[in-house]
Amino acid sequence: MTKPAGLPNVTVQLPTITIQNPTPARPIVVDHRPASPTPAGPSIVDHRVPRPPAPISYAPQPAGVPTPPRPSVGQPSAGAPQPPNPYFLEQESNNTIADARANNNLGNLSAKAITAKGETARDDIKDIYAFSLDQQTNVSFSLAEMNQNLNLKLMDSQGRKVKELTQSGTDVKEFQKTLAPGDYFVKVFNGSHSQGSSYKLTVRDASQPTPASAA
Ligand SMILES: [Ca+2]
Repeated sequence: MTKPAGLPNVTVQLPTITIQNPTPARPIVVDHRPASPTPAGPSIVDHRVPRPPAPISYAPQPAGVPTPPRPSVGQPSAGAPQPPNPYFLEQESNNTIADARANNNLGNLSAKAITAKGETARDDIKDIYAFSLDQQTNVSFSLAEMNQNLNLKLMDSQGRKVKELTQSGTDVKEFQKTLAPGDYFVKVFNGSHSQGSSYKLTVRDASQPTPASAA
C-alpha cells in the first residue's frame, strides 16, 4: 500500500506473541492402589482357572519304533518311569470277537510289531485279540512262554478260521501269513488237558523286528 503524503510515520509496536505449543495432554493415570495404609479389606479372589491335572506323558518313541496301544491297567502309575517298550497286557473281557474288538484290541499292525502277555485258566479258557491292517501285510504270529499247552488260531473279521496251530506241548507256536487289509482276530486257547497258562503272544508285520523289551 502506498503511504499518503504528509502523514507521519507511525510505528506500531506489535506485542510480541509467543505461540506456545500446547502442552500435550498427559495420559490420565488412575491410581488404583488403595489408600495407604492398605485396609484389611476383602480377601483376594483368585480368578485364575485351576490347572487340570498334568496329562500322563509317555517317553517319546524314536522314529520307526512301533508304539503299542497302552493298556488301561497293569501299567505303572502316572509319574513312574515308563519302560521303553511296554508290552500289551491282555484285557478282559475278551472271550468273544465283539469283546476283543472293544477291550483287547492291538490296533493297526501294518508296519508295526506288538507283544501281548496274558493268561488263560480253567475257567477262562481263551483270550481273543483284535487287530487290523491298513494294507496287505505279511504278518508273523508267535505264541511262546507257555507252561501248559495253548493253541493259536487266526480268524478273519467274521470270526472264520484262517489258520490254526494245535500241536500239543509248550514249544513256541508260530507262523506267517500274508493278509489283505481288514480286521482280524487271533485267539489263544487252552489245548486239550490244559488247565491254562500264561503266555507271550507277538503279532508283527514280518518286516519289523520283534519288540526289543519283549524279545
Ligand atoms: Ca479270556
